[in-house]
Amino acid sequence: MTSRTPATAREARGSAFAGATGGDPSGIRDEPTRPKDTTANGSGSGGSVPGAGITVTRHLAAAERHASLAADVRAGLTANPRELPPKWFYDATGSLLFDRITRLPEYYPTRREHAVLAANAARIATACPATTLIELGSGTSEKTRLLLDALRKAGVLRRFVPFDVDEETLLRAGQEILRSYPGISVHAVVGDFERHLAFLPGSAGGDSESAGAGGVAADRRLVAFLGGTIGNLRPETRGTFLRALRDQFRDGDALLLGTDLVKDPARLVAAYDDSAGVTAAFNRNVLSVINRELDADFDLRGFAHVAAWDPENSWIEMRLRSVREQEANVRALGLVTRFGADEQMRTEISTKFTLEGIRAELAAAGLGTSAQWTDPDGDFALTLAVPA
Ligand code: AVJ
Repeated sequence: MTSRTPATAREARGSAFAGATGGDPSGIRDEPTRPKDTTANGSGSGGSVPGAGITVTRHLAAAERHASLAADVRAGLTANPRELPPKWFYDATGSLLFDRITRLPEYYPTRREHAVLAANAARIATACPATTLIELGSGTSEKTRLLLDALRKAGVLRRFVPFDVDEETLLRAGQEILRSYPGISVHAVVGDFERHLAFLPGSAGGDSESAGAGGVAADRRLVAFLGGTIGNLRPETRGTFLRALRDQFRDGDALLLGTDLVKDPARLVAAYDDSAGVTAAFNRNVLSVINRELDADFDLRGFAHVAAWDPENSWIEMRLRSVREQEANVRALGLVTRFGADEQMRTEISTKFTLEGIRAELAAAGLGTSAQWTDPDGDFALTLAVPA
């Protein structure tokens, strides 16, 4: 995708090209050449037209994505100890590897969450009969369908908004949804939920389609943040994130939060260090992303996968351990970085919560818990929260 503008966000409307592109087999309409709202909120005229294809809002066009990766990698490789943020795992390969992780015998969270969701989707849809389902960090989620089905039965669902850093994954997932849910529009948002949350479709800062100006009935949004991904954020960042979300909620909007729960450390570690080595490949994939996107020369075989439980912080840490003394040259950054033998670099934290702890964090951000469910074994929780 070429960008002729320094836009922080550009919007492409389904309606703009309907007709003009005729037989676009992708079903994706976008409008790469029309510069839009380059500063404030990327909203432009906003909105989407049911059945016209996928509307795409890019807060992270290729150039911004690259700059953001470069800044993270520079900061992370020059820090002591070194650390890389987990969001860069998810290029097309990383998303596929994560998909394989979700099917591993050791990785229980996805199956447990699926079970809680299947058992309670109807209750969730009744409690929040949303017109718009927004899914943060949506990846290639199958759980989305449970929610979409329940919301459709509840009657008023109009729009699905997947929000993710990886455009390819988003569009693939969006197309599948578009195909199996005729009549529901898909508005994909390419962005980083730590930075672009203020611009969710349907909010005052996001778009005006359903803000009432056009006489459209009020938009009610259910924001699903599933999988336990909020656990990738540190406590302070979680607070900021939840507060930002709460700040743009209107009455009727709700958050559905999926969180993994504290349990036997042996099970936790096994879930992040599977015997087939898929998680190890997923962990090392961040180095291939850096090699490709920042012209670096990390030797993936020079790094071993480490998963460790940190009881103090109540999180699993993934690290990459340099198996020997070595250097890597990150040419795009003009940075040569040296690793000592056995030196470890953190690549992910995955926090495990308690039910009370979740409610307290939500309350601190101005969100009241209206319901909380777990699977029968108490492994994983779903919490439904609304503005307090
Ligand atoms: C997708 C962030 C929820 O933290 O469990 C899986 C990612 N990392 N195995 C998690 C992950 C290692 C996963 N989340």
